[in-house]
Amino acid sequence: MTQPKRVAITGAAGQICYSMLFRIAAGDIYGPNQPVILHLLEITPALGLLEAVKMELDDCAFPLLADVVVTDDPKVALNGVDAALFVGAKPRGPGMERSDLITDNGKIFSALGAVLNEVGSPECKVCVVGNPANTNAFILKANAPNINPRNITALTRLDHNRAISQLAGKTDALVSDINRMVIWGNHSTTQVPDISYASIGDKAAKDCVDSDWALNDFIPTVAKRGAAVINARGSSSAASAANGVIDHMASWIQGTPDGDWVSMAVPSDGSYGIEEGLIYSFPVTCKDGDYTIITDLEVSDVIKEKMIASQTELQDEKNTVAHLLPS
Ligand code: NAX
Repeated sequence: MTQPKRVAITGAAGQICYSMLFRIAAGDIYGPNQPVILHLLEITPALGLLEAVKMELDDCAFPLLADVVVTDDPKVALNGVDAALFVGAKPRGPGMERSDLITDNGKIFSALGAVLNEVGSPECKVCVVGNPANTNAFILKANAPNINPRNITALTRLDHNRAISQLAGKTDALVSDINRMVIWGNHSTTQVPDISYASIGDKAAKDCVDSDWALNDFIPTVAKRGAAVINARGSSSAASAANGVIDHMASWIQGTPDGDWVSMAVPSDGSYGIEEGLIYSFPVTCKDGDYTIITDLEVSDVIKEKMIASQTELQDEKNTVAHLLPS
């Protein structure tokens, strides 16, 4: 039998995970021939609820689900796992921006980073979802020097998918006809959804919409979509966030199709002048379980200005959490 892949998931009794665990168990990240073992982490008071989630996982009799570990001990959850999805954190409520969460949630990521450093596999693939996701990933990376820093990423695939959907709606196109969307920067309202390189079938997206819409309607609509969902349902995006995590991991592990790319927040290598090491969203292609930042796009002045503003926000967040970064 193929050796199962172990996937740790924090915040496993929460909303996002309730939409995500069943899909991972069905093979949506590693594909239809790869068994998985789920390592589910929760805080102690939520363990009862997590046991109930495990009951439902058992009741699905997923052929690919080799085992489920339920624990409140991060050392057990993160021990030797192939992938770790850091979802557990306080979500945004109505009227809150992600940055409001920075102080409370940052502490979770310094502590879990230290544990991952101790018990994690050096090539563990990390996706941080809990907000502020980019800066939490930055904190985790700083506290886990034994883990390959390239493998510490944060989720902007939900934003990428939102952007594709908005463009498809505007142009009456199928989402499957849209390629090469980009989200630059932070998973926040400073993010820069960019259609400059996107295509719709055989046409350039920028020839299908007017530039005023692309700058003044599309960008804020995508960037504020999370808040719009909160206003509409009273709690933050869950099923779509879960879908974004699945897409992020599946692309990373199984690769991106020829001629397309995806957006991932990854440690900057200095491309486009972005400060090295910041967890910044770039367009990437994926192959053989690794990603490559697309480095040669020509960026317009107006997009560049917005990219720098998002970098500045990440630099400010980094300064705010300086006490959580080992020197
Ligand atoms: P829930 O409150 O439903 O679930 C969070 C779970 O995390 C809870 O069950 C809680 O007990 C657990 N938890 C808290 N601290 C923990 C710790 N130290 N170790 C393990 N588990 C812990 O929130 P949910 O809606 O699932 O959202 C989770 C996070 O995702 C929030 O921070 C939210 O803001 C963030 N999001 C990120 C998105 C992104 O695109 N990056 C989009 C959706 C979402 O807003």
